[in-house]
Amino acid sequence: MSSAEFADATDNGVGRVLVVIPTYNEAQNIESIVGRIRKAEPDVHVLIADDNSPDGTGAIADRLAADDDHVHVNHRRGKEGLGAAYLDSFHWGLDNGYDVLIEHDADGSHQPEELHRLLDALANGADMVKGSRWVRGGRIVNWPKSREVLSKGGNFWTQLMLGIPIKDATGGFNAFKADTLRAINLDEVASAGYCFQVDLTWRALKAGCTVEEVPITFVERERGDSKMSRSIVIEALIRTTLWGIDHRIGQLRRLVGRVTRKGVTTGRS
Ligand SMILES: Nc1nc2c(ncn2[C@@H]2O[C@H](COP(=O)(O)OP(=O)(O)OP(=O)(O)O)[C@@H](O)[C@H]2O)c(=O)[nH]1
Ligand SMILES: [Mg+2]
Repeated sequence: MSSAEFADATDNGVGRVLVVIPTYNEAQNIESIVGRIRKAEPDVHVLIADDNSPDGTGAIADRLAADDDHVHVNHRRGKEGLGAAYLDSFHWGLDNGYDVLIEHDADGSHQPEELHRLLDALANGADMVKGSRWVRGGRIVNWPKSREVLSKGGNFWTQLMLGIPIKDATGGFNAFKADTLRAINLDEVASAGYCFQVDLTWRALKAGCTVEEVPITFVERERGDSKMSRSIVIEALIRTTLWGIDHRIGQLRRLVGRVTRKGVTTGRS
């Protein structure tokens, strides 16, 4: 991965934009998705973060990068989860002066033609924007009922545990201003799977950032295999529950502190 050249200034009203695509065995999808991104948003740069995919995704990524100076590749040692691939790539993006960093799946679930919705919301003042399936106008296409139930259930649990007003906290189509990523201390993020998205959203909210949801159309992958696994769901459940317990204990402590202080004040007067 060499440093990105900035001969051309990107102008989406938000500065230089880097779309990060994590890949593991996406040989059948990567060329098409990069092509769609480059067509929909010709100014943005793309960074493919490939975990040494056995199916040769990395070699295709290299060819795309050789043909297009807006495409870059982060070759990683091996499969370490999408969270690790994003963190590594965010650091590269921040070090290379991008103003906006975007998460985008390779499998066709996220629509490059909807990137402008996220960029517009950032330009209008949001610090982080989530592409959302579960706000008005959001849609899912060809998703099995089991995945819908899992997503809705996961988001219900997240809202209950963390008390956040985000309808699709688990969603992976997200845009961040560079300052938002700097504010949330990426070095402390340990989540690997789905809950990586909840983790970043939760940290952005706690850092006082404005997090906005915009409707997206989420399409079930047509080619290649899902990397979703039981361990990813269990990790999300455990981490979200622990964050929730921590959050609720903090709320309780503050409440007790307030009541105690009030009692002391009343006692003195
Ligand atoms: N670099 C890297 N990318 C990964 C890893 N796991 C998943 N990805 C990528 O992350 C994105 C989302 O993964 P998916 O397999 O689509 O997971 P999902 O969207 O939860 O599940 P389905 O779409 O139902 O298959 C895709 O672009 C994957 O190739 C990983 O360990 N390393
Ligand atoms: Mg997917």
